[in-house]
Amino acid sequence: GRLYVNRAFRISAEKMFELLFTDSYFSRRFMNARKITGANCTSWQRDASGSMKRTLNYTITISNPLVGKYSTATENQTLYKESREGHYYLVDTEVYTHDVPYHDYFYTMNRYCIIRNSKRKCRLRIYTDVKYKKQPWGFVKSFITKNSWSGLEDYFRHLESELLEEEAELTQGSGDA
Ligand code: YK8
Repeated sequence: GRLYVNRAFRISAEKMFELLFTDSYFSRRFMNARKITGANCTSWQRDASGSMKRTLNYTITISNPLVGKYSTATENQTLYKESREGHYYLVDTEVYTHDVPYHDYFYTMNRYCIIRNSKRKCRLRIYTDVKYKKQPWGFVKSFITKNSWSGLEDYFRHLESELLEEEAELTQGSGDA
């Protein structure tokens, strides 16, 4: 896998969770910027193991010329019970892109870790891995992996820069910038 984001923000851990994992203005604006449309999502619900789960469905717009322009996607999110409100949040998201070539072979696993550094600061780490449901031929596998990494890199670089913008807006005028 790869570590795409590993950075401290002048944003509280609680606020970071809210930005990324609730129906926040930030997440809606970011989806618009990525041309992610038709998003609908279930509310967080506790499962038998004590963790919280929710599912998102949406349509993504793809810029890779090898792939059709759109794909529907399903994202299963798990907020692990080891999380501690305001202190530590561990969220895994499994993303299935249903309409891309070889979609029945792979999915993407993203791990978001939000750690409180102080009252108004946190560290965000996002770790990603491409997972295989069945083994494709070697060349197909490297093709899938290569194309996934480039799309993911673009996405998370954009997310990081939008979070930095948000940080600048939030700290503006708070007197501790
Ligand atoms: C989520 C991983 C692969 C996929 C894409 C497909 C290549 C097909 C390979 C062929 C287009 C928002 C990606 C990047 C689409 C976007 C997905 C996003 C960024 C040519 C063999 C969508 C996080 C996420 C996870 C997986 C990403 C797809 O929140 O290359």
